[in-house]
Amino acid sequence: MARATTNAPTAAPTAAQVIARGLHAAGCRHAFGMPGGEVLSVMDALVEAGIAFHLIKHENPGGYMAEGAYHMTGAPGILLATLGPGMANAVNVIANAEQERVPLVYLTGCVDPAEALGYTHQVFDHRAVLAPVTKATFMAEDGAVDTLIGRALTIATEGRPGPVHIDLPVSLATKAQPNARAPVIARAAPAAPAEGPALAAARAALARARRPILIAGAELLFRGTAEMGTAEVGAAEAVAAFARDFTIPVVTTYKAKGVLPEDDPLALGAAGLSPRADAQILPLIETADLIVLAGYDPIEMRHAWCDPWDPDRVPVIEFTAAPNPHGVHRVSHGFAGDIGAGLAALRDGIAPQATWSNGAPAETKRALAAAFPADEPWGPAAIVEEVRQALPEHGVATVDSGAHRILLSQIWRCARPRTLLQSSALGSMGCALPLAIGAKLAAPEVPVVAFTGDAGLEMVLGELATLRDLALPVVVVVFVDASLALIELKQRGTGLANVGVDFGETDFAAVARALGGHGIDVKTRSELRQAVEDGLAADSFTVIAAHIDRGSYDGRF
Ligand SMILES: Cc1ncc(C[n+]2csc(CCOP(=O)(O)OP(=O)(O)O)c2C)c(N)n1
Ligand SMILES: [Mg+2]
Repeated sequence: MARATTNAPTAAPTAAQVIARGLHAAGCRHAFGMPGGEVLSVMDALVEAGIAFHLIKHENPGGYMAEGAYHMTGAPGILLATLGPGMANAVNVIANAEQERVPLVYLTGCVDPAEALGYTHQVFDHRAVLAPVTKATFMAEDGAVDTLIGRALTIATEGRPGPVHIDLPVSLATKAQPNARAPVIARAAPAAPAEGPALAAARAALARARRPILIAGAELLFRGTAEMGTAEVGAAEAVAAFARDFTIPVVTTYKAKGVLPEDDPLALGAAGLSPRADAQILPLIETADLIVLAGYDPIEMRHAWCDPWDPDRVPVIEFTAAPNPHGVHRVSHGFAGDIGAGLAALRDGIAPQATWSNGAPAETKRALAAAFPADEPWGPAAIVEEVRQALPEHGVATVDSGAHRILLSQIWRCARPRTLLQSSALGSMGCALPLAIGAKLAAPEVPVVAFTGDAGLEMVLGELATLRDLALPVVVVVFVDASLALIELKQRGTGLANVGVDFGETDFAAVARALGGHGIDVKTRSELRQAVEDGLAADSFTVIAAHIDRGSYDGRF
């Protein structure tokens, strides 16, 4: 149990100050939100505690910014909204944090419970709305605000992280809490597998394996902070070392791209949404004689990954951050806790053997490269390839939902983990731009590019003005096809009439200039390359409108 320390001044802090100081003590330095009269004291307390408050244009993208900052720092994200309409605006991003396993503290104001009995304007039950999409939702209580913030941080970060909501009544926010103590973050160290029959059987399976395969997922990337005593445990590095030492090919989910550098011969790229990739990867898994799941959470995967192997036929050894009651796949032996320690226990005393004498993984890697060619003169794959070449290895890319995301996730090469951010579980549009803003804000030295479809950008266009206000030189690449390409593709594929999927072409470059950034239209590889290089070196944001034909994704994934 870690007790965070604060330099508490002598006067009793208010409830808002107790919450703000607790968040600061946990390592949080950025909060995003839109105030209303009911949360002014909370905003004030955050700033006083040393947490920068960033005004956004819409609460929902504000939550994605908080997530972007979390990926860069490990500190839980903070989103602040006022009651009623403000609170309701962020429901999507709270559901996203729940599905994407993002520790997020959602602070909202509310009218005092006694007043709410006889007052109706903007009043509804915030907690009832958020209950299904949060790990916990609390109403702050006088005298227990210190306990509450400690619990909220504990719940948000333990096991499988997620969002926690705190509703803070207006008059309690400014009420002194004379007995408040520094919050206790009650987090037990994640367990290593215990010696016993399950571990012995798993070790025997590894010793026997000649065609092992490993599937790596998002749980390898969970982060924490030194302040909370939950800094990283190095699970991604443990997976990479295990794969190399035992010559085990690695498939990742979209979120876990880069756990093994994707140019490594053992890296078979990412799976999840593309039937074309599944057609190469699933048959290889069929022929494996051992499947190791490392931090693999199937919430990112489509139907083809439901019950994809039979543990009665092939041993399946699973290491997860927390017990996994999802029922999406079956395993022979499951170990919940410290994934790196789990792999260490698995391999302990086992001598690596030669694997895959038939060369099948190398053949799969070749077939995957052939299935997703990028050597076109111009088009979505050319755009992805050019930007990849312009963005340094440590640069961070974000990508929105749509046809462009599926193609990009298959062909974008990650040399490091956590360098491609997206909403791959909820799969929400409107995430790429704000994720990029949060990442750049929290790690200004890292070059950041956001990829988005045109409809996705139109959903959050106002946040370009946030980029202006924060003076962040993020490069935004928008695939302009005047179409909901992914949905149009499905509509056409099922023989339905063309309805509700096409729209007019926006002059995004002009919009960017109007909002204080740079804007440029590109239609060739060389124009794009130059624009990205200029954008990364610029002092304000750049929107690059990359024009492609409608129907550009036909037959691609
Ligand atoms: C918030 C939200 N609304 C709707 C969807 C369904 N949806 C998924 S992709 C997509 C089309 C996105 O169009 P665009 O941003 O232009 O990207 P493109 O498919 O053209 O690459 C839609 C409507 C979603 N995932 N999220
Ligand atoms: Mg589009």
